Amino acid sequence: MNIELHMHRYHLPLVCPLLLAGEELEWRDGWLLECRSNEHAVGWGEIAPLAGVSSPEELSAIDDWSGERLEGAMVTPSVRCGLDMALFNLGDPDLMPAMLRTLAPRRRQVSVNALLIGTVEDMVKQERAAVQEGYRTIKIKVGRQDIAAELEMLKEINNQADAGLAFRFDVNRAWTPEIADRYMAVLSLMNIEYIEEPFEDPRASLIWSRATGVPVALDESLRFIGPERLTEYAGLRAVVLKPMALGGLCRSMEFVEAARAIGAYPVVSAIMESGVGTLTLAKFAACLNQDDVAVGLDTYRWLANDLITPRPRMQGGVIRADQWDLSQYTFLVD
Ligand code: OSB
Ligand code: MG
Repeated sequence: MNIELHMHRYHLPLVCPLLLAGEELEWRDGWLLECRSNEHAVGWGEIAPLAGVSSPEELSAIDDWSGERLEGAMVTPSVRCGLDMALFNLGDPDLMPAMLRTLAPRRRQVSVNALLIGTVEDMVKQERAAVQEGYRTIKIKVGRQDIAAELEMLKEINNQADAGLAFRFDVNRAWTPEIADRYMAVLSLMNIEYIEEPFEDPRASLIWSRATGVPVALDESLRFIGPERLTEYAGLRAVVLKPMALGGLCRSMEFVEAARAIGAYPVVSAIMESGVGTLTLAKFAACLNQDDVAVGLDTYRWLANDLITPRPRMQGGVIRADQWDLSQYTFLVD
């Protein structure tokens, strides 16, 4: 069996400049991987490290490849992810890494969490639009502005929520226990699925969760904890898995198994991948949870263009199985 690899560089505009790691990002840069076997099957993957999430070395390395080969490239987390995705999508069991071979979709669709961004007014508007569209989980970045203003915003957002609407807060480690105390009143009013990364120290986050009963999820800490030491975190509600940052689908499976062992569920999430990466992550997520756990794939909406057409839409706040079959799309690459 022979495999041929073609690399396609991409440079996609965002819908609006995005503040990431203290810098304004206007473009999304990465590579699509086209993996062809001599059986004429094709598997697409994506390599797309992101500033503020991936290491600076990894970001600068993506400029170094020639376009035909990965040769000489560091096997960084995003490279691993691109190769895993291509082999997963190629679908040939003989070529698939062992950890992915037994995966099969357990759901015909996955729900997506609506990610609210921008000013208070923007977020309130986006929430209304998302609920009307059919989204049932709302994710909000918290800990980024004046506390009193933020508390007002959260009340306003909660006031227009119906009873079943679930909220995820992502604090990105910005709280201290004293700050968290100031949020307790509003937290008790809201239907909170979990708080992502409240404190800098993930152990402190877990201890706080046990003390307050507010469920907690980990995201960026996972890279330092590793699947081996995740067993020390019994009591977590969920783990937010970003295969592009963690080192691919196989690596993510190690976290899935460790998470299950402590009773936590995986939430597959994106770092603004294009359609190829986003749909592959949706398919991957459908293989993991039997229950309808919303995926963190709303970052796709921040891309003004895509490399596949017609553009997939998250109609009704879901991604359906018929959408993650990549063979139906026309690829806009050289
Ligand atoms: O902190 O979770 C984050 C996207 C890019 C960089 C960092 C983060 C994110 C997300 C992913 O929020 C979207 C999601 O989890 O819904
Ligand atoms: Mg997060």
